[in-house]
Amino acid sequence: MTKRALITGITGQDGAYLSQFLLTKGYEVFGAVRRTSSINTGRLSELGVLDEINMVSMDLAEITNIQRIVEEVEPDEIYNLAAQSFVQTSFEQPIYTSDIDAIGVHRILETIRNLGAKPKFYQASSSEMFGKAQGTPQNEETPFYPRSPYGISKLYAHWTTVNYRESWNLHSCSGILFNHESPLRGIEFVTRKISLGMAEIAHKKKNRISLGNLNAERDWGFSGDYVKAMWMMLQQKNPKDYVIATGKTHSVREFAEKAAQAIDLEIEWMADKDDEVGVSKDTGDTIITVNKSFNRPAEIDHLLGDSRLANNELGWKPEVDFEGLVEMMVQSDLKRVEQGAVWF
Ligand code: NAP
Ligand code: F7E
Repeated sequence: MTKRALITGITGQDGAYLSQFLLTKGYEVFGAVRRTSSINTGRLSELGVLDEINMVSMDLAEITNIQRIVEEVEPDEIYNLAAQSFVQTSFEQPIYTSDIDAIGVHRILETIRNLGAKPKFYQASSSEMFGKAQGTPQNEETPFYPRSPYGISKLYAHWTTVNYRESWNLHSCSGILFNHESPLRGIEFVTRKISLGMAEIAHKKKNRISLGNLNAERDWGFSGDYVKAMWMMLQQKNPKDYVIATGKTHSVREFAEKAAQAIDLEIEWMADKDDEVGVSKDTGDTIITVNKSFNRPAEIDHLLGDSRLANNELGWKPEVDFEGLVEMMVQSDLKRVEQGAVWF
């Protein structure tokens, strides 16, 4: 029988790749979108899957809405990818962030608990929960120490997912995913800000990119690889939580250097007043400036994931490495800028 998946956050980066993946697996895909002034289906169109998805209207803020949709759709699997996912914004909108990212998840789990036939549930947990990391590399045993309202909200959702598994026997699990990026990444995140910025510099649409903390280090993978792990987790007989990461970490500075190389620029870092700038070795033009307004009230300096458990038990491993990811993102943005087709 055809399986039904309900994906919240279908209009986001992971929602697009996951729906594409589940469609290739023969699933009937239902995508939950929230009502906004202009619904953003660009990513689904870009992957060519928009017409194959059954769109339903659902906001994580509204429990009656969640109940009605879940009862109507009768999914076999629910993938909860919806969230206010930008860490910086969570410092400005902490209450909203926790309403969606923490209580929103509780609303879905309560809905499932009250159903007769209970769908399996995947929760999009995050390496932000490790925050000020209490050990390196971080795995399923590493204690959590979140450093933002986003991380705290995700931790609440994470433990709620665990608790509903233990208390009510739900097939619910959390993927603790480290940063994953792609050409479909939102432009507010640093990797896409850099890849798009470099493409615009190459096409002479802008001169420089302004960044915050150049020394922050992240374990960056490819979203297309990570959504497969979500599905693998829900196919396990016994639900469990897994760390998903590449096992390599790089700084924002290194990401910028690699992205510059993709447009044939070599960056040299120089002191400038009380900060530094990234200058083209060839032309002497300033390409990167530092703007402290992008710094966070509490930063996470270093993240590095250990996904050996997922490798051993799920057979999951990433296929795209750091160099491949940067190249893929810059090339995609070069094409978009050339075609005047940058839309998110
Ligand atoms: P994203 O591109 O920001 O997508 C977030 C999605 O959530 C969008 O579709 C958004 O809809 C939707 N959404 C926001 N508020 C909502 C609400 N109140 N009700 C219903 N839907 C709502 O995020 P992503 O990068 O694909 O990440 C997917 C999930 O994984 C998120 O939960 C994120 O926190 C988590 N995560 C991401 C990473 C990563 O590195 N990407 C790592 C770990 C965990 P609109 O289009 O209407 O805004
Ligand atoms: O920042 C630094 C910034 O916003 C990465 C989300 O998907 O991954 C993501 O959260 C680092 C931080 O992602 C700029 O200070 C420097 O240290 O790309 P980001 P994030 O905060 O790591 C986790 C796993 C999630 O779960 C989240 O949903 O880069 N940084 N300069 C900058 N960051 C931004 N955004 N902009 C800058 O100009």
